[in-house]
Amino acid sequence: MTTPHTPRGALIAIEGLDRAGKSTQCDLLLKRLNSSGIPATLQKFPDRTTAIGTTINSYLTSTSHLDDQSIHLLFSANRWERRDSLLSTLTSGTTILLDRYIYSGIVFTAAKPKSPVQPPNPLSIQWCKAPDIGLPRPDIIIFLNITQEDAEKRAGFGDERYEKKEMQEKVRRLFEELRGEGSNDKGDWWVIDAGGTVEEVAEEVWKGVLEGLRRVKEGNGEVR
Ligand code: T5A
Ligand code: NA
Repeated sequence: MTTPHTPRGALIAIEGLDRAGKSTQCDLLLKRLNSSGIPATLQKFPDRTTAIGTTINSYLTSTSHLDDQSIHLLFSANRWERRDSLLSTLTSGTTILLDRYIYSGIVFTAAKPKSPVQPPNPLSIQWCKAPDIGLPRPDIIIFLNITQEDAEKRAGFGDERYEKKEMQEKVRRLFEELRGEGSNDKGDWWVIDAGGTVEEVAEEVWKGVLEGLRRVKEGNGEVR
C-alpha cells in the first residue's frame, strides 16, 4: 500500500547586487504564491533576528569591527542555524523564498580587498565556499541584474558597509563568475533584468518561480 505524501516545497533563492529589489520582489512573490494556493514562506539572509544575526547587523552598520574571516564564518553559521527549519518546512510541502543565500555569502567576502597581514590567498572563492558545503541547494536561483547606475538611484544606497561603488563592481564580476560555473550544471541561474518597473520585474520573477516549481515536480522528491 502506498502512503499518500505531500510533495516537498521548492527552494527558491533570490540573489543580486545591493538595491536590486530583492526584498521588494520577495514580498510580492510571497503574496502571489499564497494567493495561488501554493503555500510559501520567506527566509531572509542575513537573518538579523538571531544572536549571530545581531552580531552581523552591528558589523554591517559599522558599529562593530570583525576580521574578514570571522564575519564570513558568522554569515555561514547564520544559514546553518536555519538549516533544520528549512528542511522541515520544505518536507511539509511549503515553498521557501530565500532573500539572499550562500551566493551572496561567497561573493561579498571574495570581493574584499586583501589585507597585507593575511596568509596567502585567504579569501579565495574556494575558501569562501567551504563553510556552506552541505546546506540545501536551491532548485533555482533568480538573479536580479541591475546596473550600478540604477542601483545608486534607489533609496537607501550607501547606508551599509558594502554599499560602495568599487566593492559592488567586484561583487558583480564575482557573481558573473559563479553563474558561469552554474551554467554547466542544470542551468540553476535565472538572470532577470531588474532595471524595469516593479511590476515588470515581478512578471519575470514569476516565470523563474514556475520553473523552480516544475523542477521539484519532476525531481525525485529529495532536496538537492
Ligand atoms: N552579505 C549577505 C554578506 O556579505 N554575506 C552573506 O552571507 C549575506 C547573506 C546586507 C549585506 O550583507 C551582505 C550583502 C549586503 O551588502 P541585506 O540585509 O540583504 O544584506 O541588504 P538589504 O539592505 O536588506 O537589501 P539590499 O540593499 O540588497 O536591497 P534589495 O533587497 O535588493 O532592494 P529593495 O527591494 O529593498 O529595494 C531597494 C529600494 O529600491 C526600490 C525599493 O522601493 C527600495 O526603496 N525599488 C525599486 N525602484 C524602482 N524600480 C524597481 N523595480 C524597484 N524595486 C525596488
Ligand atoms: Na533586501
